[in-house]
Amino acid sequence: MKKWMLFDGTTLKRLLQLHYKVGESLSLVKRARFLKDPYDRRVGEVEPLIPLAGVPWDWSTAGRPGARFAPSAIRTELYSLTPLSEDLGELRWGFDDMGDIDIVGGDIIETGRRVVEASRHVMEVAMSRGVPAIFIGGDHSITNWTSRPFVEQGASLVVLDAHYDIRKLTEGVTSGSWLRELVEATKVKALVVGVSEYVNPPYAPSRAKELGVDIISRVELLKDFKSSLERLRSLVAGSKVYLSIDMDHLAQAFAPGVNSPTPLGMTPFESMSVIDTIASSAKVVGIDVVEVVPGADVTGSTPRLAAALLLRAVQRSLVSMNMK
Ligand SMILES: [Mn+2]
Repeated sequence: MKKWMLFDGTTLKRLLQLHYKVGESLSLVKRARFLKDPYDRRVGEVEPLIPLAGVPWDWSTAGRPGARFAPSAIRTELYSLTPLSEDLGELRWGFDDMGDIDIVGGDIIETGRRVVEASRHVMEVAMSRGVPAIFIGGDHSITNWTSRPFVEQGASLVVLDAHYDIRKLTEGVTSGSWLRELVEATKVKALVVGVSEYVNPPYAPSRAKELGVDIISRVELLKDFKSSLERLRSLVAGSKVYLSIDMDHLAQAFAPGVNSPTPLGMTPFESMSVIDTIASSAKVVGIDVVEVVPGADVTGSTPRLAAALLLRAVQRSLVSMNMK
């Protein structure tokens, strides 16, 4: 993690002069923690290597806006987690935080251009280091931009989502149409895991079939989890994958802070198994996590769960890539 400077040099000097009497007691801490454990270590302190960029765009939100605040909320949680997991060992490489992509409020054309350009840069850095590239949205429309450079390089797309996101609108923009636009434009091979019919338009299943988008539905996972994971494995095995994690694939009880909540969505444990299956059988080259609306979640559980699943995906991918 980059060293965050809270104040510039002059301000800091003035502050220190103001507080000269407290002198050494004045310390600039990274976060408000009173834990005095010098041997503790957090993800934010691990050697930075995996490039990460925020995409604070939520102008395509038809429901509850506020995903523009997710990059900072998810970062806070991500960097405060412990880099150790009982089955995957210690995270060796941390995040090289490149900051947020400079979006233009309300301007979807210019923002799209900038995000695609920035994503290409992040991808090239990641490729040169042999690690996946990470993006934190933003609403789900950002995936139409962040995934483009990866799709051009032959990556297929795996999406965790309660929604098909293949709408066709008569007017305006929505985060519910990006997958149709992407598939029509690039012919990318796409798979959506965790879809629930009752939160989608009735024409969605037939349109998904027309577009050639594969689906592993929420009900399919529920009925036979083991064979669903086997089908997932066979669909992604050996391929290069861009993984998009829409947090509304989880049940509203676990992820209340999303634009469009899903009452009967997946559990975090099902999600973790799905992520493990993808990251252990495919080569994950890019990962995004989208649709988190921190303001719609008074408990803060959604950004924290988003961070934990992202860390799991990264850690499992590094193990498969022998970058552990
Ligand atoms: Mn969704």
